[in-house]
Amino acid sequence: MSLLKPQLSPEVAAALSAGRPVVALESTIITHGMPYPANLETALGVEAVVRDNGAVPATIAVIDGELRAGLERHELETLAQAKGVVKASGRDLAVAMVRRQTAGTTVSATMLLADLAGIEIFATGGVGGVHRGAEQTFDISADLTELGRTRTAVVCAGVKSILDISKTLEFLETQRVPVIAFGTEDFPAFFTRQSGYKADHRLDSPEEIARAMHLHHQLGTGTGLLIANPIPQEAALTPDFIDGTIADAVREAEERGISRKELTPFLLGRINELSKGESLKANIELVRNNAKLAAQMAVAYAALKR
Ligand code: PSU
Repeated sequence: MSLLKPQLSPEVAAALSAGRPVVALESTIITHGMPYPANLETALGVEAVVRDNGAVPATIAVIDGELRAGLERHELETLAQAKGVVKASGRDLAVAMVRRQTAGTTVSATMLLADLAGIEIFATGGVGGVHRGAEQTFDISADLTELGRTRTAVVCAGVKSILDISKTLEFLETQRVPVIAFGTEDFPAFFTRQSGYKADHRLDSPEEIARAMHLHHQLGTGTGLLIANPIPQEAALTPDFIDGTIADAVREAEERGISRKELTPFLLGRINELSKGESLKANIELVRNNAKLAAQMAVAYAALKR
């Protein structure tokens, strides 16, 4: 059976066929992760960072039932303001296509579509993980199982403490996903540069990470790689400030019975309100920082494959 391919923008198609570096970007961050207009400004800003660092950005989404890689500016503008948009992980894509829905793609769906398009590196803010209390709820993001079966390198700023970080790292180990911290021994916790847990590996340059990716695939592992890039020092929040805010948001979600796919967007929105916008500012900076590293990795990786 032949596999589907997302529809590529002309720019992305040209870059891929010439072997030039391309970086995939997700769209749930636009549709469910940030409020308008910060979501649009961030999406446009992140694309610019990718370009400034020598790669072509390919924002991935489902538009009116069509799988897409590479959106035009007017499409990003529409997506950023659209109401009732679906949040699609990989398993939701087929139904979204049949129902001609517009969907923001999560990390799991974006990894899958990037792989089908032939894009090997993807930048985001945070990946989903094992939620706190998962021993009761079983709430484990499909992002983690996708990392265990799809060969995409995902650059993120670690995992937020809305999640159980220790269990998330355990689950990634079971899924055979290497966790590589950039320039540090510590696994970062999204808003802060340290989580209290070590990453499995440390590499110090985009070139080294690109070589590790190449070898990982040549070994036939079949899994993705998680690259954890700590938030820049000047944008990082202090643990005392953000940990209390996160705990309040988690408690509120429990009291209101919010669960499943609504949980992550609720927590992100509530943390932004409770932190008076500080978390959103940090979020924007770390996504830009990840886009820069991903683009530098893509440049080095394209040179290796030549
Ligand atoms: N974490 C963030 N921002 C986000 C998300 C996670 O800091 O926007 C989004 C990503 O798209 C991720 C998804 O793939 O939430 C995970 O959702 P869930 O926990 O329901 O699997």
